[in-house]
Amino acid sequence: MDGKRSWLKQSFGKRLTAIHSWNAWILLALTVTGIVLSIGAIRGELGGFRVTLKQLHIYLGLASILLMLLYAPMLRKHWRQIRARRGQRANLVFVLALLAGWAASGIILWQFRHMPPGLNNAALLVHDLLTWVGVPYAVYHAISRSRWLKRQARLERAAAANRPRAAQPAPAAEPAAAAVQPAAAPTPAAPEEAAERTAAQALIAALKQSPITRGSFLRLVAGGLLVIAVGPAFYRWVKGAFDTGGSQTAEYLASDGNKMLPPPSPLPDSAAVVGGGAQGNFRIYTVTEIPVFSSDTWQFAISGLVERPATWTWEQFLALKRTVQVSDFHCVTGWSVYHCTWEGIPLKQLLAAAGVKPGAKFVKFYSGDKVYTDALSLDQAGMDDILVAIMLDGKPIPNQLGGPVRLIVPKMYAYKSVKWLQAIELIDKEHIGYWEVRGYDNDAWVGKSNM
Ligand SMILES: Nc1nc2c(c(=O)[nH]1)N[C@H]1C(S)=C(S)[C@@H](COP(=O)(O)O)O[C@H]1N2
Ligand SMILES: [Mo]
Repeated sequence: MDGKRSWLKQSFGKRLTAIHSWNAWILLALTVTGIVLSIGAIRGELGGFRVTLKQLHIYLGLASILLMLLYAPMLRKHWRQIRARRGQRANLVFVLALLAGWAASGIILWQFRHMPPGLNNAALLVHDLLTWVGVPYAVYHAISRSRWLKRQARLERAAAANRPRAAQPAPAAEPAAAAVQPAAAPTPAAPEEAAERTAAQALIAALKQSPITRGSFLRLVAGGLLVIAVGPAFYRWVKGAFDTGGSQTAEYLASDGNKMLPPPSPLPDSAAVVGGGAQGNFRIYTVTEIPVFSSDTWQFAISGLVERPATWTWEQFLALKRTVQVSDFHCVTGWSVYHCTWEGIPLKQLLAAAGVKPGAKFVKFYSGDKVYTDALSLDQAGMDDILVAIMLDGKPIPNQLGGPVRLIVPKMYAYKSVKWLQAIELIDKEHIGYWEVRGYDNDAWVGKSNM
């Protein structure tokens, strides 16, 4: 109560300044946490801290929304106050639109469990796009409005005001405009000549004055540097985000580090890509260096509480009966890839062939990266659409996307879809997977409310 009264007691200008600087700090913190969260390559280094960081990012986002609510009743007056300043009005509209867009998409991503995956995907796209545009803009805004640059501009004006002083005894308020206007004759002695001289001097002074002031030059440099720094990465992001043809997957395939010979030959449904081709792009997630495999050394095993433990070489593995299945792939962070045509061995079939012993209750999956694991209950593992996949859209799975063999659990978030799968173990005690240990929900069902 007290805090509220003292907040309202402050002058309008003071409150505006306070909101402005809080907004700047919160935005900075949101940017840092958001960027760190979005880097797929450092997921392993972050570990469980990732979940804490995401929570922090959400709290900061809520604080930013709170700040907007605090500002809302002041908007009308503020708008009138800056009526004469078009630049400031444009800035205000732009910043408010950015904040509103970030907030709306952020709330959807925060509440992803209660949203259809398609909406999450769109929200992530908007959130990312606003960040690509908004953060460089905020940096530019901070530089161009910095005290240092304002001081430069002041010095500039002072210098300009001094320059034509020889011709004009009275310093003008608008030096640039005054300089081009021939001033009144200063000396009564030789009026004709003096007037000529003044006019000529004024012209020279005007010519001396560069149209590019130091301030605007520095702003230009700052803007240019920002475009150079962010432009290429932004271009790559746009290309990936708006490419629905899966051209990135083709690039991963072209640079596949795996040497698996012979290559698998696709079943007819797979060769025809019955799903029509994956829509969207995978983000490459790993908690280790991306491993590479060769058919010379690669092996696959099933063991634990089974009647017939087994290992396969690549050639033997390729001889197992496969099926084709079309499904969507959803990451818990919001992105999805739709209509993937996967080909592989149904998990159910592998389990049946191995003969699950009565004591077995869970199925544990081991990645060839030697770090990542996950598990399903025996019940869950019986789902028909779980695939030990070796092909995507009629092509081998490249190593960046978890090839030669990865698990696909379509009904669950993709952290269950272990990349570089090399072993399956039947166990009697629950195993908590890599991300679940670090705070991810053990209940990974897509689109199922956990409330
Ligand atoms: N071995 C391994 N498997 C993994 C992961 C990982 O980091 N390592 N990440 C999981 C998560 S969170 C997702 S969203 C998908 C990402 O698959 P992609 O890198 O092919 O897009 O893989 C899953 N399987
Ligand atoms: Mo994920």
